[in-house]
Amino acid sequence: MSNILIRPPWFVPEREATPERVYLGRREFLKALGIAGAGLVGTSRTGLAAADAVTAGRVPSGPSDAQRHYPAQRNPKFNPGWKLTDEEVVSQYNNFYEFSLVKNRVHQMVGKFVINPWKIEITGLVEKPLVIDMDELLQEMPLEERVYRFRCVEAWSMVVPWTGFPLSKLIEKSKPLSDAKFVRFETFNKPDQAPGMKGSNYPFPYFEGLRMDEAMHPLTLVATGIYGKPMPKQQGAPVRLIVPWKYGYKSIKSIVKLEFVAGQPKTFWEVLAPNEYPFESNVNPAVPHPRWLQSTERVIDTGDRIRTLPFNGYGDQVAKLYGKA
Ligand SMILES: Nc1nc2c(c(=O)[nH]1)N[C@H]1C(S)=C(S)[C@@H](COP(=O)(O)O)O[C@H]1N2
Ligand SMILES: [Mo]
Repeated sequence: MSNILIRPPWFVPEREATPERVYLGRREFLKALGIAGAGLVGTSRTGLAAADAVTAGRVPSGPSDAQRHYPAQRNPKFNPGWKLTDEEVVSQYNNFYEFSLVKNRVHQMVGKFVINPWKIEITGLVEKPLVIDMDELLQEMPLEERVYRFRCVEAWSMVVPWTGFPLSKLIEKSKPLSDAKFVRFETFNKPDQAPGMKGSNYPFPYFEGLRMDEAMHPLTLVATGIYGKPMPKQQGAPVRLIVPWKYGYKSIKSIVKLEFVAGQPKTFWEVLAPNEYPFESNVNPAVPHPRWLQSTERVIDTGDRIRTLPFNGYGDQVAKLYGKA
């Protein structure tokens, strides 16, 4: 109930009440009824198709109730006026090995993935071990939208508006002990829902890690949405990490666990190829991957080749973490 009181003023009531597409579908449907009521011949094909999709349950939905948190207000500090990458391209070009190794197939393989209910465990060297329900987290955390550059180690990139909150907020809540120097993150382990996990030789569940100062950095985001909507399953629903100055694999998807540890944890890709995907993995155009250059990147919707920037363009904010201020 308190959610009604904390409802921010920028929400448009219709968008809050129902998912956008359901809302538009209903409006179209009512229009169609209006036409029928007036005795005109024919039906609105759009209207009826949309209404059918609603009743058949084909309209995508996030965790129960999640929809009303979107869109969140864009933080003007992270609204640099860059051209956003095309939303449809972004949602159909994914690395999520739990589902498929083929980027343009991932979005077709997520149908069985259950994202509600969803819990995140916070454990290890903390004063207050916690299990947090996703719905509670959305309620509690101050959601905002931030436009970030995103750079995969495979030399493709995009610019997208994430919705989320600083990871530091979640860390503060769990009160790590002073000997906690790193955070280890883990993804779900559900081979029955994620076809790529079944019989795979990869060391699933996917795991990643950050130094404590990296995790606490104000740019490090826990993302629950993108393009003003709840996170699509193929992009790491219901909750993922975004570390914009590091290669994409550090931005672990569909997180179920955070563990505070004293020593540097191993990471999924580091275990597979330590010389290609080291723990730190800051974007660096001057250091080629052993098998390709990192000096440029391909923008995934336009195909443009652009120069890769040190720390993916976030050097002013993060270089000091690495003694390079
Ligand atoms: N659990 C999990 N998280 C993951 C991956 C993965 O395979 N599994 N792939 C990573 C890689 S290599 C990249 S580039 C990004 C891709 O995110 P996107 O599909 O939203 O662009 O997710 C990262 N997070
Ligand atoms: Mo990646």
